[in-house]
Amino acid sequence: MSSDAPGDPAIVCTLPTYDEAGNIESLTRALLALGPNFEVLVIDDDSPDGTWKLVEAMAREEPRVHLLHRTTDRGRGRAGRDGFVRALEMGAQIVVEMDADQSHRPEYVPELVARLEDDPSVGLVLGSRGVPGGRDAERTPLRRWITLAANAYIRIVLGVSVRDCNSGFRCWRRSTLERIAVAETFSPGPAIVQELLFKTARAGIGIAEVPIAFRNREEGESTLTLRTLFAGYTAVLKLRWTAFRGRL
Ligand SMILES: Nc1nc2c(ncn2[C@@H]2O[C@H](COP(=O)(O)OP(=O)(O)OP(=O)(O)O)[C@@H](O)[C@H]2O)c(=O)[nH]1
Ligand SMILES: [Mg+2]
Repeated sequence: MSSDAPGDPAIVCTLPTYDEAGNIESLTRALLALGPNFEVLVIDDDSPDGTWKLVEAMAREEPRVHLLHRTTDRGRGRAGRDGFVRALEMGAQIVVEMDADQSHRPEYVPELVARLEDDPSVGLVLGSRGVPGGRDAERTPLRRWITLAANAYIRIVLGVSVRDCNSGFRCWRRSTLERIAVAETFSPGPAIVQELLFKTARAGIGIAEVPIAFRNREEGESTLTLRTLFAGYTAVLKLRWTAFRGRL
């Protein structure tokens, strides 16, 4: 991959998808419109709604669209890991990670990228609901409360000091992903978000937070259930335990 203007970094936006047929095309188009140095990589776990077919069709027309179609070993974490690895193979200097359900608005991407580019001491930028100017307004009070409680818990258990530990809207410097050995990510599910945050903080890499307004998913089904929530809390404890035993 190459970027057109000299000096523009090669940016790959990675989008894990499961049943996002109603969202993926408009999001992909919005990301491509950000600049010629932007590429989109969709990592789809063989969605029953055929999300991957839509991406395949877009990729035929537009070389900056890429599909990683996974048919085994389904999981948000595994898909995320494979997406990072592929983005690095593609030559990305910066990797933007975001959900494809329109919760993470493409308009914020240039701000996240600029924050990373402006400050060499920062290796990861979070789109954050927890800093002044950030908002979580569209969600139900219960869902917001769950997010707040989860943040407090993660900050205590993992000892990270950022305000939005659950943000999966992030902008990574290539060197950060290499340093935390992203290919060895082990969380099969959504706990990949905390695993990579924890590893980055432990490596002493600078983390910045840029305020974003979180938007509720517009199309498709949420994957959050009580079971996944409980699994998330357990996964964070496991992370702490793994680190305690010197295996992280
Ligand atoms: N490839 C892949 N993507 C997944 C999987 N599960 C979820 N995703 C995607 O990961 C992103 C985040 O999942 P969401 O369903 O939005 O989960 P959430 O943000 O915790 O919950 P809601 O916003 O309430 O839906 C979305 O783009 C999903 O399509 C999976 O098993 N495989
Ligand atoms: Mg979501």
